[in-house]
Amino acid sequence: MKKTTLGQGRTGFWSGLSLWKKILVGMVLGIIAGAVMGPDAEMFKPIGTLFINAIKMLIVPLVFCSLVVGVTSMQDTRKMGRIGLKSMLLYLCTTAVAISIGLGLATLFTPGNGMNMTITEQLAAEEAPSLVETLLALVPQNPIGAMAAGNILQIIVFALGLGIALTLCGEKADPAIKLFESLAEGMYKLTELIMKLAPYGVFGLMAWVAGKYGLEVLLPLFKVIALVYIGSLIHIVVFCSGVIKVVGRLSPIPYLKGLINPAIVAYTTTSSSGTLPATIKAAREEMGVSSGISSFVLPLGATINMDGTALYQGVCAVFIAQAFGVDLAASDYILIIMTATLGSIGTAGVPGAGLIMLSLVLTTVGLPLEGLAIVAGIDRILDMARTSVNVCGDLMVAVLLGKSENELDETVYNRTTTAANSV
Ligand code: DAS
Repeated sequence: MKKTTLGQGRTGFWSGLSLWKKILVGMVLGIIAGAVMGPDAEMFKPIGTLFINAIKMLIVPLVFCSLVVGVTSMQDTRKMGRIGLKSMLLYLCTTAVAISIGLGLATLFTPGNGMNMTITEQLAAEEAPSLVETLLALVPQNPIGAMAAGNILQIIVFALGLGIALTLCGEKADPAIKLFESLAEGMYKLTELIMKLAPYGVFGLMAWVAGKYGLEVLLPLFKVIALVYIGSLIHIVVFCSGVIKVVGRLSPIPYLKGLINPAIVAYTTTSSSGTLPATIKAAREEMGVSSGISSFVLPLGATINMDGTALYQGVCAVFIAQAFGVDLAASDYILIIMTATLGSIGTAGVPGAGLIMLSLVLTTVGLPLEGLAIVAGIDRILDMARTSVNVCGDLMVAVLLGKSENELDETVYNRTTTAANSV
């Protein structure tokens, strides 16, 4: 009998697996159970419902605390003044473009059409509000009431306002900021604990889905993967490169060459924050961005700039609406763009964060959270692409700001091109 020292016991097969592999196993076993049991697999649905309810429990406190902390963490943005404002504007604009690409591709190629899934409870908004009503409704008359009602956009607006106010209060607000920081840490930990339920929740829901709708439900998932990857390429190679060329008046080739290493690190780690050292190295050594700009803009970007996550949310929101036969009105598209753009400020640069934030977008437009479980099984594959895009978007902003602040060494930036030409 092999003696093991206390605390160094061998980890079992299951406990040794990383979360995304467990989710994948849960998805595959759920599909098998559904295929074998047919409609009887509905008996597993309560497991999935429990997981969905736990995710719903997270949304309000997680979004509120992470957004307040996201805004107050930009305290040095105020000190950096012009550069901070420029980077914030660029981040929000590029994120809005990214989600529009995602929405456009999914609307054009309709990955969810024909799935005819039924909503177990009437979640879709009966009457889509007009654009004016939507904009007026952004400001909560009662923030506590907005939290109780789960009105995500009103919660986002209040959290952004409170974050800015606390930042402007200076040192007097430090105790409150510290409180929100520890509450946010608590919510991140609770999210981590609840995500441990994901393999079981995905199993329960996928068994129900596969049992009710048959295995053809899998085909649309391959379309979702294809659309997220195609959208990612469009965003990086067309949009980001185009902005570098037109706005930065620089050749996009050095940018595309310089982003390869950090993009690969981001793709394999699925963590923007974890990729930061590689991102900063590439900005400085490959693209000639000064230390001052790169060490401010890139950590900020890894925290609040999520072009890839927004693009993914655009694709998945439309996919889930199509799967459940919910027609999205123009105002719904506006809501999705606003929620995902503002919500990206509170999305952490860690693996799987985007899946949790997708529930934000779905709740805002009244889409069923059961849709989360359908895409949860392929989340890792999608997270790899969206994290790479997040990092590439951060690098684009760093190059643009370096150029506009005369803190871009163009001899370094163009070195890769001149070296290639001199061969
Ligand atoms: N993995 C996240 C990141 O590190 C992105 C996401 O989950 O959407 O940027």
